Amino acid sequence: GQPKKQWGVTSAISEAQPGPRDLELNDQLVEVLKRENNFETPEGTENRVKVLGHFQKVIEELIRRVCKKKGLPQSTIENAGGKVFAFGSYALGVYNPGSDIDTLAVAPKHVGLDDFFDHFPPIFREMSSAPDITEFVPVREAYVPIIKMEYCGVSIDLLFVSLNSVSTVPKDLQLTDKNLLRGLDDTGMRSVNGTRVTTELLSLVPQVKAFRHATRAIKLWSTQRAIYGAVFGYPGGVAWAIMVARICQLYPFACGATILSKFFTLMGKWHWPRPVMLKAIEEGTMGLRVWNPLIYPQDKSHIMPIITPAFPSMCATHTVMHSTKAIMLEEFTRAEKIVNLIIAGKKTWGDLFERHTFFTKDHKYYLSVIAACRTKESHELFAGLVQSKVRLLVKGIDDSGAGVEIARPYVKSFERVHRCHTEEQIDRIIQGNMAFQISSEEAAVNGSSEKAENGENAEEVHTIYTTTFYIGLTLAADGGKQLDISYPVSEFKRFITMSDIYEQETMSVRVIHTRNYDLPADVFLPGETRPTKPVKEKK
Ligand code: 3AT
Ligand code: MN
Ligand code: MN
Repeated sequence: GQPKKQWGVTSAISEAQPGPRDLELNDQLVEVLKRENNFETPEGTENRVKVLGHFQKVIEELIRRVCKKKGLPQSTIENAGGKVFAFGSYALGVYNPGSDIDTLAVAPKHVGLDDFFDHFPPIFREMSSAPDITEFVPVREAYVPIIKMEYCGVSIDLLFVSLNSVSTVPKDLQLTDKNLLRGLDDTGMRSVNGTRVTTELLSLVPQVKAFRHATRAIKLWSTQRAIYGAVFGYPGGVAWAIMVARICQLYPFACGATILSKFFTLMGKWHWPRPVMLKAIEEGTMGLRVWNPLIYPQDKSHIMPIITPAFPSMCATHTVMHSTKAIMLEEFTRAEKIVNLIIAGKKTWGDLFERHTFFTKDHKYYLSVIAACRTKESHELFAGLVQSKVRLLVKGIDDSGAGVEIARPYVKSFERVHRCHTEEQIDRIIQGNMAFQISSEEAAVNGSSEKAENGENAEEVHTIYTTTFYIGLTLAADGGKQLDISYPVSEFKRFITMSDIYEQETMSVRVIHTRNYDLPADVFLPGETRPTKPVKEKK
């Protein structure tokens, strides 16, 4: 007969079709996902389709006008075209009501990045109705230049690329052809990457439906367990999706629930640092570097490599560290146990998706990394800088053998606004004192520092903005070593203070020790039990 198709770099583990019990478990899984509000509503999806259609029109108009302005011949203008692609969770079909739409606008060579940033804002405003645009922030100088906005109630990330090798971009253009990369600079290469990865990933999956169900489940699970997000050293959306896709290749006919259960078993016993990949890595050409641990020491240092399928292949998990890997392995084990009980009918999918206990149970000691600033504007920039370095602190602690077994970064930060009157009070705030915190409504009312009308002795009012990151500590069992993290902490501070963004007068970063019973109230969800101070026994 016909030779069976092989998906990926090895043959399948099982080509079994789902049985009745698998389908039953899958139905239950989909039910729980629905209950968790994981699927966008039909109206929401319709709105997204409409939004994408609008962007397509705006881009075509922009390209026409720029070509005209440049005095190009009429035929060139007519054929220039333009195309808007979606990538990220929307394109993978695993988006929920809160997801953004990640988009990439592709233009022919005549329309460059500067043209885009100059002309998109006015043309978009002209072609849209004003109340639909509720946010609009172009970031021209970013590593990946981007316009972030909110339009028709949806967040949009809009990237742009000008293809130097073509003078027309028809609506059926695909970015899969790697010759289209010719002539792109690094920025252009980064901008097209997300779209190319999404397209390739979907084409390497045997059954898209099973992939989508399992990926939704893994996104929910990893978010609930606080192990989602590349900034802090966990896999991001793409990396988790690649792992799921690999399991799909190994069980090409299985349904989502089966993929999910095999996921935890296989990923849990994976021989790291053997890479997870969906196809053989295409060799580097056109002067482009692809992931190769045999050649590049940096690639060799990736301890949990998950490789993107589109040329030039990269490691999507280069931020994973020993501690975050250890945490994930523990979670795989926990999940595998629960799934076995679900299959045995003794637990339900809801148990798998139970929220983590990072603040309520897991640690006695935490580090609070507090980024503080005197103005709202510079605070955002500064908090971003500190956030991008938190994992270096974690890695520093990992590597120092400072009496810490695991340093576990939390995946979200906490933003707070404080108002006080004296420098001494500011000093307490930047060290984590919560006594001066005000609500975000109060913060919105008056702006930053100003003189309050306090009768005769008008007092200075200071508004301080803080963003706090938490790292849960598990101390080494031997107890022989002293807990001393002063070296990694000072290195961490050095990374921050040497940045161009840093201003000593207005910005501060502190790392302080926090006991579980001293954690601020806002890290807990309603209904969670806060750790309490143990009562000392009296003799
Ligand atoms: P959501 O459903 O949106 O939460 P997602 O997988 O779509 O999940 P993102 O929108 O955050 O996640 O990211 C989509 C892709 O965009 C992933 C990555 O290739 C790219 N990306 C994410 N964050 C950034 C960033 N800060 N700068 C540049 N590219 C980014
Ligand atoms: Mn997205
Ligand atoms: Mn996005």
